[in-house]
Amino acid sequence: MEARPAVDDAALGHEALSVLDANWTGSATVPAPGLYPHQWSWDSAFVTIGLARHRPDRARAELLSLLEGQWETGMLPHIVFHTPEAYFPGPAVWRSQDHPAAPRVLTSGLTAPPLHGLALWWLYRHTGDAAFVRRAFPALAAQHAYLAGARDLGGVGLAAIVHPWESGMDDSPAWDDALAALPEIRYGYRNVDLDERHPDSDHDRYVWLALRYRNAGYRPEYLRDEHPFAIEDPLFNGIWLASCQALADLAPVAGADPAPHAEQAERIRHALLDRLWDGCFYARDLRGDRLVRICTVGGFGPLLDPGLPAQHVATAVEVLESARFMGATGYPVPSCEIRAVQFDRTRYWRGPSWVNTNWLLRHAAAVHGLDSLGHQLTNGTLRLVRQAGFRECFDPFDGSGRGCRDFSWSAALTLDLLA
Ligand code: 2M8
Repeated sequence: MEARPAVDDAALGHEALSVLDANWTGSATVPAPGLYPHQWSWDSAFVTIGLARHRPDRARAELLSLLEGQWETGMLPHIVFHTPEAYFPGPAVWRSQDHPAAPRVLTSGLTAPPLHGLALWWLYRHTGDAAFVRRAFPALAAQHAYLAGARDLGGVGLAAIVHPWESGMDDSPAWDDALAALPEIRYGYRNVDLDERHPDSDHDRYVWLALRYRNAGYRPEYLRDEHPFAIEDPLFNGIWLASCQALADLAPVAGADPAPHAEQAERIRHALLDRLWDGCFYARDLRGDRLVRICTVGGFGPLLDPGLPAQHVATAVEVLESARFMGATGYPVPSCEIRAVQFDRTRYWRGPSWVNTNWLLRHAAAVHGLDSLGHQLTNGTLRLVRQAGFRECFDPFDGSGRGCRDFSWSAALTLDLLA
C-alpha cells in the first residue's frame, strides 16, 4: 500500500483542484491524462458537480462543451473527441461524421448514464444561475426524450443499454452472460489501449457490438429488432430517474412545464420496482428475458429516488451495509458483492471501490435522511483518496489505489465531499 504524507482538508482540496486544472484542455476536462485523452459524458457530469462551488465558470463550460457533442436525435454520446489525440475506439471506429444527425465535432455512437440533469440541478443549487438553466435545459430535455423514445426497448418505461460501455461499469460481471451468448469473435489483433484498460476482458465482442450498431446506421429500429445486447440496468435508470426529477424541479426556472419530467420519473420508478426488484435491484437482460442475479453496486442506483418506497429503501440499505458489501470491506463500496464468484478486488468494475459510485450513494443517503450511512460513505471515500491519491479506483479491503492516477472524477467529487 502506497504511503502518502498526511494531508489536511485544505491541502487535499488544493491538490484536487490542481488535478482538475491539469486535466482541463481549455474546453473540457479529460478523465485522466494519457489513458483517457477525450471528454467522457458522465465523467464530465461528475466534474461539473465537483466544480459547482469552486469554479462555477468552468463547471458551466464543461457541460456546454459536452453538449456540443449532442446529436439531433437528442442522444448525448459517451465520448466527445475535441482533439485528434490517439485513443481506441476513436473516431475511425464510430464514424459519426457519416451520420446525418451527428454534430460537427466527432463523437462516439453510444450514450452513457444520463447524470447531466442532476449535474445541472447541482450547479443551479450552488450558483442560482437561472440563465444557465434556461440555456442548458432544452438539450437535457431532448436527451431524456431520446432515451424514452429510442431506448425503451422493453416498452415499459426503462432505458436499455446496448453496450457495456453505456453502463459506465464496463466489465461488470452483470454483462458476462449476455456477452457470452454472442457469437465467438476473433478479430485476431490485440489492442494495446484496451489491453491496458481491461487486461482480461473480451474486447473482440465489445468492438463487434459497437461495429454492428454503427453498420446499422445507429438506427433505433435496428436496436429494437436485431441488436443482440439490450439490458435494463438499475444504475443507468436510477440516475435517469434522478435527472428527470432534477428537470422537473428546474422546469419553472427554465420556463418549462415540470409535469412531463415528473411523470417520466414516476414511470421509471414503477418499472424499476416491477421489472428489476427481487430483494435487491438486478439488471434485466432483454434478449435472454431474465433477471441477471448478481448484485453489483449498480443495484443501489434506484436509491437516488426520493420516492422509492420505505421498505425498498430499508431492504436495499440492509444489503449495502451487510457483509455482502460495505460490512465486509474496510472501505466503501465494492463494485460487486464480495460473495459472488465473479468478485475480484483487483479488476476494474468487478470488485474495486469507485469514488463516483460512493458519491452517488452518499447523495442517495442524503435524499433519504440516512445520516450515519452518509457519514460512513463520506469518511471512507476521503480516507481512500487521502491515503492513495486521486486514483481511478481502489482495493476495497486495503484501500490501495488501482487504475490510473490523477483521475478527474475522483478529484472533483473529493472537492464536493470536503465542502
Ligand atoms: C471507463 O470506460 C472506458 C470506455 O468508455 C474504458 O473502459 O476504457 C469506465 O470506467 C467509464 O465509466 C468511464 O466513463 C471511462 C472514462 O473514465 O472509463
